Amino acid sequence: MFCYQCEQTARGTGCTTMGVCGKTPEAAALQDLIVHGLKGMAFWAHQARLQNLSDPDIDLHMIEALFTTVTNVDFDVENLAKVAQKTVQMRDHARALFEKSGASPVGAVPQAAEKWALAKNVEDMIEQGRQHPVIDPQLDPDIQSMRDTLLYGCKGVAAYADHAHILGNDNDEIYAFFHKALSALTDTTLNLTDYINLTMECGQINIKTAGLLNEAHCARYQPPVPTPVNIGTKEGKAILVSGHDLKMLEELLKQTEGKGINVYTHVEMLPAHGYPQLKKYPHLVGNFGGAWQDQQKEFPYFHGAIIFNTNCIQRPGEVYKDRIFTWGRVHWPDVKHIDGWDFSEVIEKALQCEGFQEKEDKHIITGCGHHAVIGLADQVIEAVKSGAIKRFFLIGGCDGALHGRDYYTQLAESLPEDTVILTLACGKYRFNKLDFGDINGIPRLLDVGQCNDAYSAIQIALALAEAFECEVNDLPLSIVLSWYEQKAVAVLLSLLSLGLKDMRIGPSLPAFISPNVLNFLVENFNLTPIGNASDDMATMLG
Ligand code: SF4
Ligand code: SF3
Repeated sequence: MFCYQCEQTARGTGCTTMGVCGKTPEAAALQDLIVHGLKGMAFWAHQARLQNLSDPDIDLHMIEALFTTVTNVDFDVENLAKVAQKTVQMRDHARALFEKSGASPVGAVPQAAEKWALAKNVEDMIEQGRQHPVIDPQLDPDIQSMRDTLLYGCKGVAAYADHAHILGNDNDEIYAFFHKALSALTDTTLNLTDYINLTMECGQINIKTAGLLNEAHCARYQPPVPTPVNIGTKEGKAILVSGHDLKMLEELLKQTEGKGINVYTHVEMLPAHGYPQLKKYPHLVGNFGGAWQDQQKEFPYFHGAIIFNTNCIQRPGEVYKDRIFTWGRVHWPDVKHIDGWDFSEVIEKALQCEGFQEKEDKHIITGCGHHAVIGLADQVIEAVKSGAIKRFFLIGGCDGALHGRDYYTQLAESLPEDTVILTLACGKYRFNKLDFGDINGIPRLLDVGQCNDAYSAIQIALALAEAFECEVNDLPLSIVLSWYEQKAVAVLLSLLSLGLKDMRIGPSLPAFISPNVLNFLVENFNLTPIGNASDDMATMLG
């Protein structure tokens, strides 16, 4: 196997014998086979779209299958084989759709789009996947680097597009981009500039997708409002929901009403508490635990059922394996997967578990998205003009298991009291339980939401730039990102596509960025690796 798509990749270069995440070589081979098949499907879907032909089944399969291959989503060989099977069917379906037009394909038909047949059994499929590794040793390393950046960016966008689709929000331009981009991954006529342009387009498409998702969340649940969230426990039976999908949480809340079960959020579900139409459920009682990488340590102490609706799942410990469930794209071998919207089994399990006693703890605040922050615009502008707020720091992104992430805690902790921190995604767990106080009633720590709410942070930055009649790059704003998986790649591409400069990124640089591509990012965007928290702070404040 070879996989280097996430930040915890082995030795900082690539997982070759077993994923640090727990992905087996067999699962890795099947994921490679799925990506290979998707490139073929994308070729025909793109050709069909050039003839004004499309099919929602092909579009949906693209986002679901790409999301399946995101880090910490699907570890189950049986399910991955099913996804590979469907990919080949959809490739043939896309080809038949194009052939209806009677046109000839534009450009050469790549090998991925030929009529290769899928092996009959899973073992042979795995072998087949091994013939299509991510790295092509014949390829120019910079082209390889840009192709991988584009692929990983698309995987991230696919996750957000899937959430939006689940809420009934689709956008044809987004689907068309997936087909164009994955088709471009096999196009040998494209040069480095073409791929750079495609990655920037991917960034723009990600903003559109996250905007679509934000619109869906706000329409269904009303815009989030600042909300204190209990991190203690309430007396009663319990279910913990981990992931990002709000609709799944809503359905579970409906099905647990009046059953004496309290529902807790985990990691990226925390921002759910800020939405009026979710917080109205009195049995949505609090947030449990730290970031995703702490689950094996913390879940033995969650005395109820646990369900993952998206990443990041880790190998379940024996102590809690029998009370953990997966949903949506998430799969783990031998862990019960809930298909569809009936959560009776999860509820049944929660009722069999011990539950919790009342335990008071502190409250943390979430729900500070752009609606809430822009609502405070006059106060914020006044505080900046009077010098009460000297600078904003956007410190956000993914958390992770590897060392080097204390940097984000140290940075947040040591920022002067006349600075405001905007944060989002699970990287916030490095500091979101600390007390930062407020500036003239404006909380110094503003939790903008999930990683997809990077969209909301962008809206805040744009509103500030408008208020101060300047460019976003000229705002008193420093951006410090932590990355782990492919959604963070999509978010980074979005920020770069907006022309944002001087961002810092860590804890390490992506292994798939070649030295020349890195030079390009440094020269054009002054993208800088994080260093030492106090030196970086001094530079940013300077
Ligand atoms: Fe390794 Fe990350 Fe790939 Fe898992 S997703 S195999 S940890 S690079
Ligand atoms: Fe975290 Fe997995 Fe990326 Fe949505 S939960 S941000 S890592």
